[in-house]
Amino acid sequence: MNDAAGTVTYGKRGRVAIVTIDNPPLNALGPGIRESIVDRVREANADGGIEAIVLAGAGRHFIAGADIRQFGKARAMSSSTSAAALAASAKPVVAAIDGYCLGGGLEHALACHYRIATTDARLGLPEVKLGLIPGAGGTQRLPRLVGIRNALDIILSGRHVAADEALELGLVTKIVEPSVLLDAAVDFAAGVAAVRPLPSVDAMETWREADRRDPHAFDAAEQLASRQGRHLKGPRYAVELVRASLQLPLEEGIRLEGERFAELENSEESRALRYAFFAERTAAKIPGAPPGYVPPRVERPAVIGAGTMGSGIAIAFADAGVPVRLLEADGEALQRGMQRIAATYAAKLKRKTITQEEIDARMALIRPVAGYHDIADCDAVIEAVFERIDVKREVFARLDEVMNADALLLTNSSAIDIDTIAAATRRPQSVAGSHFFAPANVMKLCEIVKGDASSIQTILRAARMGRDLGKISVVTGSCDGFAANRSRAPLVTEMMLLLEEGALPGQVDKVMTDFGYPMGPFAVSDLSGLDISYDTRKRRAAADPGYRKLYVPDRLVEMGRKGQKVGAGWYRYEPGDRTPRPDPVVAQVIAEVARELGIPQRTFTDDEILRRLLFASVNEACKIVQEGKALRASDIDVMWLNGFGFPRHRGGLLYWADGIGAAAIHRQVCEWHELYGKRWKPAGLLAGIAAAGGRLRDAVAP
Ligand code: T1G
Repeated sequence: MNDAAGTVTYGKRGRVAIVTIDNPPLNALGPGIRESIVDRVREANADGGIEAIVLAGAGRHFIAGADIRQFGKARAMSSSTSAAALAASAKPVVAAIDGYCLGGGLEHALACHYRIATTDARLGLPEVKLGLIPGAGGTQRLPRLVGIRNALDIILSGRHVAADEALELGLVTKIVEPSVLLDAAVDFAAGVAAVRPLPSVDAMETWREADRRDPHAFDAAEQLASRQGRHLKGPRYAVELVRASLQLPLEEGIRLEGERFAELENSEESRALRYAFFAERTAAKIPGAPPGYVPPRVERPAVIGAGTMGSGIAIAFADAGVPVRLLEADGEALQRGMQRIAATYAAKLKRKTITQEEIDARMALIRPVAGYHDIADCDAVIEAVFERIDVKREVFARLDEVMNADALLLTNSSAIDIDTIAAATRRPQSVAGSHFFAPANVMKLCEIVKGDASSIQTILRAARMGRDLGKISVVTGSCDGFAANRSRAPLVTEMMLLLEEGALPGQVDKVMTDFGYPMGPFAVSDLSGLDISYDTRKRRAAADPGYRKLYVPDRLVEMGRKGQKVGAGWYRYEPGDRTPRPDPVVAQVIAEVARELGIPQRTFTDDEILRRLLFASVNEACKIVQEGKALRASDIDVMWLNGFGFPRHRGGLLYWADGIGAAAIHRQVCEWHELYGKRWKPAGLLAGIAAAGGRLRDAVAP
């Protein structure tokens, strides 16, 4: 997005002024825009030849909100001031809304007297996603226009409201086709020029009495706000302000809103969420793209392997409206895969997050096939078969024989070297990793792993495929475990070794959920299955005599305690109940292992547990960036937020680490290196940044 402030032009059509905001690409309310809006509205009100005003955005969008990059900086004028100028206009103002009308954009539209939207308009107040609340009158005007319940839903969810729903809610006055928006808005404005009094939202009482008599209007919102409130104040303030809109005059409510907004704007949580917003967009910037090259969209994908991952990836394509073929040679496995997909949709139907007709439409997009000849005309293949090198090489050799020359040959492998797989083909330039995270139809991260021979076109196209699926694509280099899992592996090692020293799964999980994770790592391990990594650990122990065995998880697997799926793992589970319950058997196994290893037992503070787990990964992340296996440190944060459920209000692993400081972390890593040996060998990048007093999150791979 450009840094130059945009412009607000003043045009006329007959007796209607047209005030147009022009700040590409999304008409964010950047420096000077608010002041110019006020000047143009004043100009129109002083212009004797003008009877009404249209407020429009240049290009395909109305206004995508305040310029997020300006937060935390001094502002000459607040958005609530420029919005108030619209509401105070003596001549009717009609908002002509196309594309995105979000945050301050919607708040300016709410201050207008009428709103006309196109069929593809998307309206919303996404401020809560940035740790904020609407700060330009949204908490006061929206309830007046659409009622308490609808206003709370829109503000607390931050979701986009499509044009037809906006019309139904009364958020917009009329819907038109994009091609006629300005004409329609000008005609409408001319038609209402003489209407008095102006239908100002500020004076609207439609919902007031009904809302005042609705004893349960706030129930759902208060529950949601208290759930989110453990780490974020925004939702709670939003409920307080919407409630105030029922009791206070508009100006009073807007003043209170401004106070709450100012507090949140300067909060650590909002800073971290704004960092995450931009870090995700930075991750999309892939160096080496040929100038002007636009990677073609993947339109005819195939997935090989109908297991958990393969069926999840197929669902991701169907959810994005892309026809996909699911290839599984084993007929029964293919049937099981299709049943798994149907069961996934059935569960969503039960939760009322999808309709039956949507399910039917999506199932129709997934075509089960049995032979390679059935996918020969596909333009991308994502392989999701067993994590065994021989199996993958065989699959890619077959693909090399049958697939079109320009097809992407992608592997969902989570660890096998891309170059090894690519060498099975005569077209290594078309091979790369597209590593989805389980469940593939839910998790936002798609790690695009570049092999030595992968062409930039392959990488760009695979990254676009991820984005077209609604994922966050992050490009990394091929290394043992790939960047994402490799950066998290030390956390897993430390959590297992802490047990041998006296910690218990429940204590570690509570530390991590108190930190903000939705689930603790041991509960996650029970969900995914302790046996998943057991084979990998056995292979590594056989291959590397120096490999540090993890005795406790190995013993639990050998006891048959594979996790939730068998009712016992790190925790025990009552039949039909997924609640993890501490199990004395696990404590006993831990004590036996510690005794056999002769490890003295001790207690741990919560903070020490948190630092043991996260510093180990911070150190590894520095090695990954230093080796060039991640393009930038903020990409590590993007992967942790979107692949591992790292609490978003903490910005990401390295953003959080900067809050402690590289020097303090480096000192601690060196201490643990003395105590625990090479697994804590400090990364050169960590040492360098510590010495320079820099920020970890700014590190760029060499
Ligand atoms: N401020 C600054 N830059 C923005 C921006 C914004 N509001 N929105 C987008 N960009 C940049 C983005 O960084 C990227 O830049 C480019 O525009 C394209 O964005 C007073 C206080 C609208 C759904 O939260 O959700 O108003 O990488 O890649 O995928 O109460 O952008 O090209 O350099 O995301 O099509 C409220 C945030 C602000 C909306 C479009 N508004 N933006 O998605 O494009 S707070 C928001 C988005 C506020 C008021 C409060 C998305 C999008 P670059 P993109 P996209």
